[in-house]
Amino acid sequence: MRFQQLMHVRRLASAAATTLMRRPTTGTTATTTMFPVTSHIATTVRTMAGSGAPIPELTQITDNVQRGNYATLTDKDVAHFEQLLGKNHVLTEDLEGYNICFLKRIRGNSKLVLKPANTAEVAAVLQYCNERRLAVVPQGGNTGLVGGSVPICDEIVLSLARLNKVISVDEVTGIAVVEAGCILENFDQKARDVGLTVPLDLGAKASCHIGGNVSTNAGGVRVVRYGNLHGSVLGVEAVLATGQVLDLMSNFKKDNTGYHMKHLFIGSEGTLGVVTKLSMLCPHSSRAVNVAFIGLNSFDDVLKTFVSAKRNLGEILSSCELIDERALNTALQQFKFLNSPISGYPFYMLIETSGSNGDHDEEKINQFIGDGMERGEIQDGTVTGDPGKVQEIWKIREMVPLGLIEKSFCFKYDISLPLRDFYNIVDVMRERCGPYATVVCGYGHLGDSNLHLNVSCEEFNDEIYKRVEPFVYEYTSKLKGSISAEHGIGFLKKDYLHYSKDPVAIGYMREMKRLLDPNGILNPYKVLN
Ligand code: FAD
Ligand code: 2HG
Ligand code: ZN
Repeated sequence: MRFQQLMHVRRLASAAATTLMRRPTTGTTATTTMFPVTSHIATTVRTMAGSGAPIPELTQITDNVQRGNYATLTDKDVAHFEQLLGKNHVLTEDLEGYNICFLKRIRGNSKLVLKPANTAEVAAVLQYCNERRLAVVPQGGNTGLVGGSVPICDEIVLSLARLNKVISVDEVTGIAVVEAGCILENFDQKARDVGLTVPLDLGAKASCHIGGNVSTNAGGVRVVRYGNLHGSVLGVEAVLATGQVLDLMSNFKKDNTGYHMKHLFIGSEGTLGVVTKLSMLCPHSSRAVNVAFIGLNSFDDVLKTFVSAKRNLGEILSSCELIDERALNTALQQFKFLNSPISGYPFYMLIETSGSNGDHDEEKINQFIGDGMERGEIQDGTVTGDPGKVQEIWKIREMVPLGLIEKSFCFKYDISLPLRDFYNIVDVMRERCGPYATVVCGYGHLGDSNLHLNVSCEEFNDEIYKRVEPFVYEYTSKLKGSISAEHGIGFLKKDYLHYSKDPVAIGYMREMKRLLDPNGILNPYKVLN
């Protein structure tokens, strides 16, 4: 019986043809093509252009931000930095790209960008800034979505872009040591050269830095398999606001020597120190990768399919993503090069398996799909192990967040919610926004209970803003969810932190900030209000 079902699930064997699975009709033989080692790492978004929204007003003015008690940059300061880093690495002109966030929501007015080449230079810059009380914002790839990576007033931008070396990748231990400014995709390529992979993958991989990823504790599409960066990062080197270098590097998985201070820098968004180097445990890259892109009729079917994926794909499940029809359709409308193999369903799931035995994995995913179709939970879809097709399907998912900002303004929320209540907020929000919003949609990392709720509109306006916030945070808080599942707090959510964090914990966060950055020069106006 089971074998019979499997026979109906045709596999994509070549990049030229897209094979659709329909509810079983005739007996089509399943192919058992062996596919080469594959990845979907080659990216869609080589240069992240950012939002198509107009350039915003200065945030200090629009948000009425009281500038902190910091010194004002002088020519003497600039001359000092030029001597320290070399003139070419001290920028005073054309700073727009460093001042405006990816979403074009936040715009600072920095007059200086510094590009140190190594840890010693980062330390010298910070020591000087601390003595002079000049505020600094660390910046990686500037792909952050909460306004954390750009100045709010006139903070100096400290770009990590020149600390871009992969120092070592050890095939035997699986441990890689990398500088913070290395672009995630480049790091992953180096790991792949020796048969390993970076256990983190996200749509911004062609621009974001590994140091930015660590500083935001970035999630992405692999958390369901490899866990988050608190587990994968074995050690960090961070420069404190005073210029002191804190060496927390470790080349071992197991190291219980007192407090695990590295965790302070994972997800602290540049407010406690500047990450300059890190070591990461990289798993072996999988020999067989399969992706299923399936259409479903209800969120209830989505949940049943997720449970079935965990139960039946178990150890080879490497991603479980959800896209609703509005999110998908917006991406398809904006980017004509995208090809969706199926259409007409309210929900889509992208399920990936990664394993070491092609035949075994293929059989498992086909059986999982066949069973889901038989039960009426999965309506239609594609399964492929062809590297080109795998990549094409991932491209659809990766372009979804960009589709929503391509030609409009978008409020983006990144929340953890209990799975049973996961999608309700999308309908509730659509109702609340009414005609003010052009698209209200939900997608995200279903496997990690992480919903991306996006509300897009022609342009930012107060009416829609009031309808969306703080409602979304109150709603999330009532369900004991998290107001930031993966993007962080940055500037945009700092007034809402209390919806997810206990006041005692916030008090200790303030204490920690005071201890490590007594003059408050590191990324002010962020995380804590
Ligand atoms: P930046 O944006 O430059 O900085 C982010 C924060 O980290 C800032 O507060 C900054 O001050 C601080 N920072 C940066 N580098 C350092 C450093 N070396 N030391 C100390 N502080 C530092 N995020 C996810 O979690 N999951 C996703 O799936 C995901 N997908 C995305 C898809 C797209 C298309 C886009 C545009 C963004 C996505 N993001 C995602 C958000 C973003 O890419 C991540 O937050 C990423 O980790 C930011 O890295 P970055 O190098 O661009 O950091
Ligand atoms: C993703 O998962 C990112 O694609 C971005 O975290 C989500 O833009 C968003 O809302
Ligand atoms: Zn995400």
